[in-house]
Order: sequence, then structure tokens, then C-alpha cells
Amino acid sequence: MYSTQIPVKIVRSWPWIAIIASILVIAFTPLPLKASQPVARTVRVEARSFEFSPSVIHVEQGQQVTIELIATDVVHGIYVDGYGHEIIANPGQTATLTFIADKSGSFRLRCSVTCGALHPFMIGKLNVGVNLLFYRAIGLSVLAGLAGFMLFRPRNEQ
Ligand SMILES: [Cu+2]
Repeated sequence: MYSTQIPVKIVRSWPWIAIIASILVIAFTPLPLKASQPVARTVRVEARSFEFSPSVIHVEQGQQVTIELIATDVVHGIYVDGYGHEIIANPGQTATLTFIADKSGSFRLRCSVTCGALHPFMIGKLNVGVNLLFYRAIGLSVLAGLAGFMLFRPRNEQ
């Protein structure tokens, strides 16, 4: 039987202390400023045979990313693996691609236009950092589920 004395039992048991402590840690650990405020990022990428400059782009998950691709010699393109976005820039011109970096991880950037002998090696990388707010939400949900389980699990009372 559940009665009014249960809360006292609950608070004194160590799993509850652990859960409450975890909730406090997850909820109040300060976030890096850039993770808590995803703002739009614009990255200017110069493409020449056979490299991108910069070749590695770092953004945060959830950020709106704009890639300005400038082809300095011949036609080049960028295909973003995993996202499936592509842009092609003509020589001396700039092409822009805007998308939301909603998937975290490391994605290859490939030149999407056959531009010469070393074209297959014309690659870069898009690193999308994890969104700490997202993992904080997951962590709190898991703890809430665990707490619910502990509250309502069948008890073997003697
Ligand atoms: Cu190319």
C-alpha cells in the first residue's frame, strides 16, 4: 500500500539522492555560450584545383549555415555528404548554399564537378558539434523515466 510515509522512505534511499543530484547537475551545468545561442554562420570557402580553403568547417548543431563558394579558377562544386546538398560555382563567381545543420557528426565535402586529374582528392570536411541542450533534454527525460519507474514499480512488501 502507498501511504503518506512513502516520501520519507524515498528521500532517504540512495538511488533517489543519486537521481536528484544528476538532475541538478544536468540542468544547471553551464553551457558554452556558442552552444546555448545557435546563431547563423556564414563561411566563405574558396575552391581552386584541387583544394577547398578552408577545408574544414566547424559549426554547431542546429545552426543555420551559409556556405559561400567561390571558384577561383575553373568550375567547382561542393556536395555535402550526409546532408545531400550541392552547390556549383562558375569561375570567378560565388554560389551560396544555406541549410540548417540539424545532424551532428563529421561530413565529407566533395567537389561535385569533375575539375581535373586530382578532382577525386578535392575534399573537405564539415564538423557539426553536438548540441548540448539536446543532450541535456535527453538526460532529463531518462532520469524522469527512471524516477517514474522507481516510484511505481511493484514492491515486495513483507
Ligand atoms: Cu573541383
